[in-house]
Amino acid sequence: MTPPISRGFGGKRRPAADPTRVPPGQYLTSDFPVLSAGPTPRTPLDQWSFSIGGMVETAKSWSWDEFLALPHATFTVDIHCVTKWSKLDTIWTGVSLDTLFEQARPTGHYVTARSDGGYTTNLPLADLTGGKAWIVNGYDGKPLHPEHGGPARLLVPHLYFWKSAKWVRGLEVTETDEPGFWEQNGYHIYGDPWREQRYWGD
Ligand SMILES: Nc1nc2c(c(=O)[nH]1)N[C@H]1C(S)=C(S)[C@@H](COP(=O)(O)O)O[C@H]1N2
Ligand SMILES: [Mo]
Repeated sequence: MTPPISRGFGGKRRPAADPTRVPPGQYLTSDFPVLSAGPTPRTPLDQWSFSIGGMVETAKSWSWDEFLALPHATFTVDIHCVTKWSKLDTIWTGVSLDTLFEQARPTGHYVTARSDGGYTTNLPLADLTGGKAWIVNGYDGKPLHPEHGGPARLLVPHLYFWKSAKWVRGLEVTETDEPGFWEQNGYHIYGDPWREQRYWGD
């Protein structure tokens, strides 16, 4: 009996992705996978606050209502997960970190984001300023779903998606780069998808 024609290793071919939109080693997905290291926390909105502290001129904290009163923007970006899926043209609504830092005025040069549930991730301050990062509370015209980080998450689309801390509650400005949860467990300290900075040593 003749064996079936081989389709090659890897089975079904994926359509070639536009290399100007999709970083090396990534494939496109149209669904929105959920990746969480623990259970989804559910902090009631009347107990929720978002704070910026550490090396800042003025430590700041916003209640949910105060956060909602800040200027919001809706924008479209591409996201890239280190597990190799990328999703193009995702639509988010939130507050630019420039707006928040304007009030707190950082003096240090790195940031640790902290979330309900204990997740942390570290970034250079420069990656959170200049219109590149937001605290988002809306996705696709609806309130951000709890599984995807609602009521609010950090969104830093130019870095791998693990840097976009879900259920974010605060930023601590530091003088040195302090590895966060995944960064202590083998993920790259910076995480640029265009340079495939997935793991230590990449
Ligand atoms: N608080 C928190 N934020 C998190 C994570 C997490 O486990 N906890 N996972 C990260 C990882 S590895 C990815 S890929 C994205 C996944 O976001 P999504 O579940 O909305 O797709 O969230 C990031 N932010
Ligand atoms: Mo991830």
